[in-house]
Amino acid sequence: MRFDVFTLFPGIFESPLKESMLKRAIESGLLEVQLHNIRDYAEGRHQVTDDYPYGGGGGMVMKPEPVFAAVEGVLGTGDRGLGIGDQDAGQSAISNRQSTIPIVLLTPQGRLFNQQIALELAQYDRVALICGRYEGFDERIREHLATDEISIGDYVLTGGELAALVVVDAVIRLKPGVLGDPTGASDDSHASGLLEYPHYTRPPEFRGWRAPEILLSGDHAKVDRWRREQALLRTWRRRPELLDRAELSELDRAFLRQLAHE
Ligand code: 6GU
Repeated sequence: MRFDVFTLFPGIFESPLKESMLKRAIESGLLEVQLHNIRDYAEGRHQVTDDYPYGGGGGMVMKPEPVFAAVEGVLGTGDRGLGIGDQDAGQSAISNRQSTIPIVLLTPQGRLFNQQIALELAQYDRVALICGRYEGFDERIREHLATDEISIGDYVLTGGELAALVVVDAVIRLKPGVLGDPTGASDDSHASGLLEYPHYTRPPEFRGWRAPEILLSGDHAKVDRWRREQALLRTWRRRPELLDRAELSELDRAFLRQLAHE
């Protein structure tokens, strides 16, 4: 899978892509991240990428020309089709022969990133990510270039770069072969709509704290049921709103009824 990242600060991406799983994914050819410096597409001696907002007020706004030039220069201007999560026919994705490439704007006003959106993006072979800086983008970037807008949470970052890294990381680990573990991402917190159960490893006793005996019992059916109940318990305590959307069996529901009763 290829990500084209449009940013004013490509250096931010360097070390995160040179460590651990992302590094390995790149080395094995499962991940490609092309960094494009928006400033390289700005005209004039000073290659200006921001300007004062029309109507006044504080802060600077990212100019449309360098961002359009960068994205269209890299992806081509192609036929424009609809992108994901996009009901607005006025918005567009650049379609490149085989498939549509989502053009995602990272902004605090975007739809809130979650595991479902990571799965959606993992369906594509190629995704473009545009990182904002300053107070925001000229609205025409949003309306006529981007096909999707993503925020990674209800707080404000100095720019979209860290958010883009979050998206790359969460999406790429869903691709087969990226995680060493054959069960892959299927046991993750949020994969099933529940938080993950607690994990233990050796030693069986550490500073007087014992690992649950059931995990050492070798009884796989019992271990599976214990883990499921722990996941339900943890979700019920910490993130009860997740239970409304989780896939629950009748046994799960009975366990939750018992919890509520206690
Ligand atoms: Cl995508 N960008 C910025 N600047 N702040 C954020 C964000 C994105 N997501 C949450 N906060």
